Amino acid sequence: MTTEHPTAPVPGRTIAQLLADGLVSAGVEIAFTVPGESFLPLLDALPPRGIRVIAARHEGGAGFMAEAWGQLTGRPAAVIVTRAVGASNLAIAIHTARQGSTPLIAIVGQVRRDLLGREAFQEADLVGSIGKLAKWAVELRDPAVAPGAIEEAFHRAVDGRPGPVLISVPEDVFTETTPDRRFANATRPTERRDPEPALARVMDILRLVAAADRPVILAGGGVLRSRGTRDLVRLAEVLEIPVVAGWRRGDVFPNDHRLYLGMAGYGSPPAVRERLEEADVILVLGSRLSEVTTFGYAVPAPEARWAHVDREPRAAGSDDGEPVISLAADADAFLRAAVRCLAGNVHDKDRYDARRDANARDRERFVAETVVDAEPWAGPGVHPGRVVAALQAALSPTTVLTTDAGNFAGWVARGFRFRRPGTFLGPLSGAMGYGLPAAVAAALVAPDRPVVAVCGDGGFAMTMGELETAVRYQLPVVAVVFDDRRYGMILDHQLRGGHESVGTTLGHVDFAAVARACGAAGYTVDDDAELVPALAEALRERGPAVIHLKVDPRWLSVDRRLDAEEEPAREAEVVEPAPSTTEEPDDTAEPPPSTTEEPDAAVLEAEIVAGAVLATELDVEEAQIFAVAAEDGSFVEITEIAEIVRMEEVVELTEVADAAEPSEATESPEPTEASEATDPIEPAEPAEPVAGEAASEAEADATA
Ligand SMILES: Cc1ncc(C[n+]2csc(CCOP(=O)(O)OP(=O)(O)O)c2C)c(N)n1
Ligand SMILES: [Mg+2]
Repeated sequence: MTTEHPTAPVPGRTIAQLLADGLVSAGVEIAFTVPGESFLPLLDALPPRGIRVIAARHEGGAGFMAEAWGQLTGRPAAVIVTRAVGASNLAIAIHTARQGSTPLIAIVGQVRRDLLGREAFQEADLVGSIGKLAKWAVELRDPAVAPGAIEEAFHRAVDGRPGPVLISVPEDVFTETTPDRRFANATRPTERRDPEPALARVMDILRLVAAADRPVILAGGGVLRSRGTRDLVRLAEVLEIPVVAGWRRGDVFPNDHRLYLGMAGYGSPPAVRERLEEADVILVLGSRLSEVTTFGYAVPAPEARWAHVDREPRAAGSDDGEPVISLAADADAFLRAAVRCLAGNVHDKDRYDARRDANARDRERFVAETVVDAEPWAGPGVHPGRVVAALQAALSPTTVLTTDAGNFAGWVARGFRFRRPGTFLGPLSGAMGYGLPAAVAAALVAPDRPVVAVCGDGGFAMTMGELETAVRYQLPVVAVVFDDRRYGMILDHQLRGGHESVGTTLGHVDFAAVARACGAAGYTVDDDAELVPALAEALRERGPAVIHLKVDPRWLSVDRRLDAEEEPAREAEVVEPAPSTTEEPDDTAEPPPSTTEEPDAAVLEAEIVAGAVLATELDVEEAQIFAVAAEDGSFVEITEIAEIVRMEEVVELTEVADAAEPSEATESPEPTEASEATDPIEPAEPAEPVAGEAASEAEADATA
């Protein structure tokens, strides 16, 4: 099927108009941008053609939004940025789209042609630098050849293994004209169904897996992109073959299905790797077999026989690591053919029954190993596994969950069960800062579905400016921030490798207050009891919201809990602010004394009495973890103080302080988050209408 472009192309179009027409023909409905003076004619050309323009707060955020849009819809979004500065910020998203095989069209306004090569203002070799991160890159210096180059770029974004393309356009080229009539009747990528592969090849693969004792299907993003989940479920059931999802492709198969055995890669329970390694036959479907999914290329094991069905499969061969069958096909095209081939076929009942029993045992083990909230535990702070359980209970099956990078994500990877395809978005590059912008994009794709971003304190802070973007477009995004006040994953690596804990300690950020400052709702969750009500309210309000979880820092990862003595002392330069009161700031109040200098040991000793007052509110064990207020309102870690005053002395001091009137500096604030959090959200601007029927179409795609 073909589509007519709303405004028929005419001879003599400018390159800006040609690009905009081309974007429409390529199925692009949305362009994310941080505007720059280098591409204003292109911005002019987009809204008249029905392309919605979304302004982000940072090019990295804009790029992640475009990547997430591409993942969810299978169609590219555009991201348009300016010269070397915008392109540099965008680089992380281009890399992420490359690793995730996500179609994306990046357009960068370049300096004028007469300035090229002179190290002009914000000039860089975009094709030779950032362009190398993309699947393909081109600079449009010659308007005469621009139409062909644009067509080529758009084609490459979706052809074969999809990916990001970069088009650099010198500023003066946008207004050049071209008589080219291309893009009048291009075919939109999602309206094209790949032809089914030859049935004989499909049968070869089915015979290979049907005759195996311990076969497994490893399913990746290609199944999601081709909307192949339904046929994958049929194939798995008919052949009684279990399914493992590729890393961050956990929604490829319903996780509550008896044949689902988990998601490979970081956060997976031991059963997943073991099951993959002991498989005698693996059908790899729509996966490029990344380092993470294959546990460092350990899977498929050298002795395993495996078939690779992918748009760009590995070549077949008889050497270790090579597939015995290689089939270049879209995952769904293969699956449709496979399901048809299987209908009416006779299966070996004994083998089927044996597999069924083994699969039931494997599933039992998987279920047992993915319980993340069972152990008895009483705080302080929030237990990450219980957060996952609370999310599971609160979120509807169609909720889109996006994730950032970090150790907190291991809990979600291990414990959360996705029930529908198109409900999980994560950066295959492991890029921090992805979660919130991806959630913004998901809410734009499907405004009626709840969207929850799970983030660490480190990653969230990288792109939290996009909260204002969510507010501006009135998007129902809830960000859940696991705050352990550190770059936890890197600390994990440091401790495992016998390194010092250098550079991994972070200070306090009041993320709920940040949310409110951006016009979103903010909730602070200090313990498990507060989590469920906060989550329920945030989801009910449907507005942009942040739930700031004070995570118990003893949880280093889903697999490791630190003993008190293992926990590294917080770095001396991390200065703890006074606890946030969540009340409106009093502009007339004296600013607090500067706390940027490292506290002097002698001063600390003198101040410990005041500090100990806060400790009275905690028991001593908690006090070892939490900060203690010093008289000047700054915070110092009890572990540091312990070098000067032993814990018993702190207890004594606590008793002394108990008897005394608490000083102003150490009075604990009245908790007012709950009342503040109910404030209505006031967007800065009304939501923009979605171009045409884009939203409902996209939603249908995303939920297909
Ligand atoms: C953009 C980027 N910079 C650095 C890293 C390396 N890195 C991986 S995880 C991580 C720490 C993440 O911290 P946080 O978001 O707080 O999550 P946590 O591990 O503490 O749960 C870092 C720095 C990365 N993956 N991406
Ligand atoms: Mg952290």
